[in-house]
Amino acid sequence: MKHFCFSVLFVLLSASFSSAVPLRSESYERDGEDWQFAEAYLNQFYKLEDSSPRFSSKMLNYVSKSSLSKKIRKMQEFFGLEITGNLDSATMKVMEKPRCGVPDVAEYNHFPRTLKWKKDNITYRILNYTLDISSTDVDTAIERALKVWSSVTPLKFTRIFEGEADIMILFGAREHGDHYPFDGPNGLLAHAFPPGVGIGGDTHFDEDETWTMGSKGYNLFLVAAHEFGHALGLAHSRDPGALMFPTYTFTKMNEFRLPQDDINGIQALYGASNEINPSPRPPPPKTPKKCDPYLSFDAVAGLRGEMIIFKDRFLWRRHPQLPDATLSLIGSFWPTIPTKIDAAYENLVMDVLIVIRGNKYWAINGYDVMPGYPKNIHRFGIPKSVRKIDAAVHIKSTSKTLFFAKGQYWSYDETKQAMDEGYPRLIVDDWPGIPGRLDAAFEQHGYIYFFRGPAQFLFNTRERQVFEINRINHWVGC
Ligand code: TQI
Ligand code: ZN
Ligand code: ZN
Repeated sequence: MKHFCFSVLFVLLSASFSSAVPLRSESYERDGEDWQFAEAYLNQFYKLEDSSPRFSSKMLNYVSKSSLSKKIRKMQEFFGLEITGNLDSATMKVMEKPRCGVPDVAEYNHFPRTLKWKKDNITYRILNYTLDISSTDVDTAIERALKVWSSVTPLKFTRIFEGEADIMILFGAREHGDHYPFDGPNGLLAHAFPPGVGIGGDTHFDEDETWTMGSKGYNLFLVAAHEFGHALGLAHSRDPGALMFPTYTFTKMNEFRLPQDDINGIQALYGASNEINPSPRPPPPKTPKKCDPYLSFDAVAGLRGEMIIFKDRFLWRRHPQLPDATLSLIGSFWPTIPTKIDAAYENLVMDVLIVIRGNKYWAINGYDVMPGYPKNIHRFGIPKSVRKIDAAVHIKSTSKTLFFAKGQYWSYDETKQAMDEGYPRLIVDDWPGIPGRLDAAFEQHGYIYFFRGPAQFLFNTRERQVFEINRINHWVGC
């Protein structure tokens, strides 16, 4: 995906500040803004490691001006300016010059976290509509996207129909009036200006995208919710489960719940909702932590030499030679499979990944879910009474897949495509030391790894005994 050249956006915003206040006025207010702006600039281009993105500008004034001043010196050196370590006017001028240079994708601290609306009542206005969906649908998507944020903060959004609103919303194609043109289909989808006067908070959608209320094209609600995060002062998050993570993963509007990371981010700016009796809701989705001592897995499978570990809406991919595992949303690879998996295995005979949820299974080849799926697990010969598989493991040397459920297991011959005779058998009879209820199973080098809660059981198939019991965290790089 493409990254918008944010620095330009920010410079523009700062220019609109400057028009109201004479540039380089000595007032405290302006000084605070200069520091805030300089922090953002240096953060982006000179990696301000020792300043936490959640510092308020007040704290910044007391705590880290000196570390900021080191970065200023570096920057002055780079631009051939007099090295003072101070935000003098020559330095500010260079900082305020438009420049492009999208930094490391890993460093997503673009907006200073302190840039926020100084009031709780925020107005919005929808200036025009897309041709893709009805205007009622646009109104609904926008309203629901704002509600994502207002329901966890004291913020209130009021729609106005004329005059200047804080958040002016429009659909535009290519150059649409702010010198940050859109780019036709895909690429840039939308952009939002961080809080502030004038263009601050304004949110624009690329009319060349196909906007929808569902899963095709781009879901307007989802993109709008992300953009309003920016319009309220949030930067991108490194949490792959967050709404503010910089990749688009489709989620149904009615199933969407604001993840914990975004709640933490917005509440750091505006505080929690002051509703006295908030309606009871399910807890917000959390991203699994690789070092959580209570971590458990949903399913584990090989995939073309890598290992895939499913956990809630997420999966970890791990290369056998690399110590670390990368965490992504299941939906970012396979948007049409369930976001919670019971069991998975790699069918090496067909070269597909099989994922099982309830009594249904899907076959996946690369990024594609194969047509004709989901199919029913009863096709494997598993009785109808079995509604859920605990774990599945494919044994390379025999081309058999073992399915485990509630203390029993079955052996399916992938070559003959038939269940072996004499199954199910009891786990206790054939797998001494292995719990009857399992989360996941995985084969490697003639060993089978069984997973149950935070424990992993290494089973030696030749000697038919458990070799060792370990915590599972090391599988995901902890
Ligand atoms: N537009 C970018 C965005 O809003 C603009 C941008 C890039 C940006 N880098 C930034 C804004 C850093 C602030 C700070 O993220 S986009 C997504 C997502 C885009 C991308 O068109 O690339 C969404 C817009 F997250 F899916 F990738 C909306 Cl939801
Ligand atoms: Zn724009
Ligand atoms: Zn974004």
